[in-house]
Amino acid sequence: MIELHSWPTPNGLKVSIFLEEAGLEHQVFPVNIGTGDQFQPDFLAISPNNRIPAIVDRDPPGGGEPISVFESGAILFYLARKTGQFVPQDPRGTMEVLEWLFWQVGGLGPMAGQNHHFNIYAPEKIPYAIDRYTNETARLYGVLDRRLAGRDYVAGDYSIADMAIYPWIVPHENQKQNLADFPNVQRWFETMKSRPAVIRAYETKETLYPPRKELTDAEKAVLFGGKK
Ligand SMILES: N[C@@H](CCC(=O)N[C@@H](CS)C(=O)NCC(=O)O)C(=O)O
Repeated sequence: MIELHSWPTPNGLKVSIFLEEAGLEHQVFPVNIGTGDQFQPDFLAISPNNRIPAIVDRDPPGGGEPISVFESGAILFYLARKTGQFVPQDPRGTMEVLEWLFWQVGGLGPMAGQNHHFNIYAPEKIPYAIDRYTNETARLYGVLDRRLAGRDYVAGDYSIADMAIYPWIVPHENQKQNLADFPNVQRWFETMKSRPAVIRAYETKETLYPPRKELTDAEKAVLFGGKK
């Protein structure tokens, strides 16, 4: 049994996509990042960076004590190794997937996250920051578009790289990106969106997590207030 400690944000939903694709038995433990659950000692014990997602594998390969994993890219790789799915076995294939997985966790995620922050949440609209992150997101969409030219998926067969990237393309409108400008991304996005496991993963937003509304000022203070 896998425990998923998470919240239905792009980084959390990547792991839900994997669990649905692989049909792995799991249980979701909501970590409400708006009310500060990510700072609770029990959560910090498995996720010391106070960010979702984290998992605990109560039945790890080879037996023994449960294994906990934080950082969404590490979680996806762990689950791929555990199940033997969604990462090829050969070294070239493995590295291609890891390159694009790291591209997402080190590039698209942080840049699109800051884009969202300055376009949507920042109380003060700072044109320099908005332009900087909107342009950088557009550059990354362009990189992805070129990569997807003539390819169905990002790294050969469908892989954890696609699962990591997709949830960050879902909020493209909030990121001020027009998918029509990136036709290969648009085609891939439609393919991803119609996968039954992806649909099921997104349904968990409603079925496994408490209802959410716009962030309140108190929630913004928790999320953006720099609490240690
Ligand atoms: N590099 C981390 C980023 C995780 C992350 O930023 N998670 C956000 C939600 S998408 C979070 O937990 N935010 C809580 C906070 O900022 O306090 C990963 O890929 O897992």
